[in-house]
Amino acid sequence: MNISTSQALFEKAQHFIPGGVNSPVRAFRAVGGSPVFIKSAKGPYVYDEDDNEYIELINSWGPMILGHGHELIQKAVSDAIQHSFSFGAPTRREVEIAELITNMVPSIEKVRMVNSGTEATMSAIRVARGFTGRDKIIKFEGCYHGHGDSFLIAAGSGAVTFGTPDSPGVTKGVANDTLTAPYNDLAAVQKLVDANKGHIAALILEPVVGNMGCVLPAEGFLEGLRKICDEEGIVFIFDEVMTGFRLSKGGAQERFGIKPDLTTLGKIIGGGMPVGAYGGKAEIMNWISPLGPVYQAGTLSGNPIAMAAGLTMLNYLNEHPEVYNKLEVSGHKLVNGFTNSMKKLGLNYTINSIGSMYTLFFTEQAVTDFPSAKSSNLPLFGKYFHAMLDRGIYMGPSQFESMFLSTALEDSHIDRIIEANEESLKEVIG
Ligand code: KE4
Repeated sequence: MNISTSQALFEKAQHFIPGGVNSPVRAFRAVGGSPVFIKSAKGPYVYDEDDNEYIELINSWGPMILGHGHELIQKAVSDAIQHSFSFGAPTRREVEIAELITNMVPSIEKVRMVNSGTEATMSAIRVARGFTGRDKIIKFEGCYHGHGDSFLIAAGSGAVTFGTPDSPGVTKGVANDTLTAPYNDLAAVQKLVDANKGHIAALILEPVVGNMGCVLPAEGFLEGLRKICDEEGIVFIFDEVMTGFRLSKGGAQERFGIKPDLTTLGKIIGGGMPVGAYGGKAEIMNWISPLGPVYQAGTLSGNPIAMAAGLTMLNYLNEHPEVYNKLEVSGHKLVNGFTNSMKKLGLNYTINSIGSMYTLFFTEQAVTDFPSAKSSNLPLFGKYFHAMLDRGIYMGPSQFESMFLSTALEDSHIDRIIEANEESLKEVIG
């Protein structure tokens, strides 16, 4: 495949941008080779600067759940930009999207819009600390909650991809207030709680992990965490930046029937524009400025153009529940196809999936936590990634990421992905 224009752009980019990218995972360092530069996208396809066409499995790491260039969202944005871009003042759409979010996500009684998932998670633990008067938080090894200092301890996603799960630049003071436990290990959480009685403000997790690859909560894990948080007065935070509005209209919390105290959101909520949000119990959210003493602010929070995209996206998902049936069917079809191909090839790699999220791990171990995810054969994954890319399938350039399906994928696209997967597995295992 000719990617010479992308290669030239990447060469130039590295003179002006650290690593040539504005987010590390995009640099293909985990899989080798030169990243393709995307020029445009439509429906299930992305097109690179050399006009190569790919079927898309990243979907901007989640936001493009309806596929690229959805006409309703494009129209909403083109209408909105006729009235300028930003006011730094309250607008009608912010009220409308806040009301809609509280209707779609029952545990959210009040919500604050921000500009990224990172801002959402940083703000959520700040208000949890303010509300409880406590300093420490619990997170889980392999979970990623954005690049806020408190979270870059045993972090997943790009942090684990580049071997910096504990990033330099995070002070010892901050790191001391972040306690970590293995995912799916309730006993470890209980031990941390017993050893830090009355000092833990919040426990934050991805209710379904995407950032060590897709990892599901074990039976009773979420319920057990809810019980511990209730007993200890710990604020229970679901980081649904990835799972929100994807695993169901009400996210993972609706799918698993667990109510967190706070929820963080991003990705889909902006319809592809920079939007994050955090919300939950009013008694906690009322601690946020200007109503309460916990400060948080943002010049472009609730930006009218981003709200136009996000509101249109959420309204569509709220009014078209058939979206979720289609995503379930597509997810099952793809995973069944991958499983059948592996049977044919005598392979027994692990596929974790739920709805429209999946990861094919290059390990035969069950993948239930960070150590088991890291048992994957990374060089083999790198070869597989490029074999898929050469066959026109654009997936995440890291073993430690979930893939995302969109409603723009029809059966013919899924059949093509299944075929490319089988050919790629055959190619890389020799
Ligand atoms: P952002 O700051 O990237 O908008 O959101 C951070 C974040 C928070 N919580 C969860 C569960 C997330 O998945 C993310 C961001 N996800 C990664 C993909 N693994 C974004 C891709 C990237 O870092 O370039």
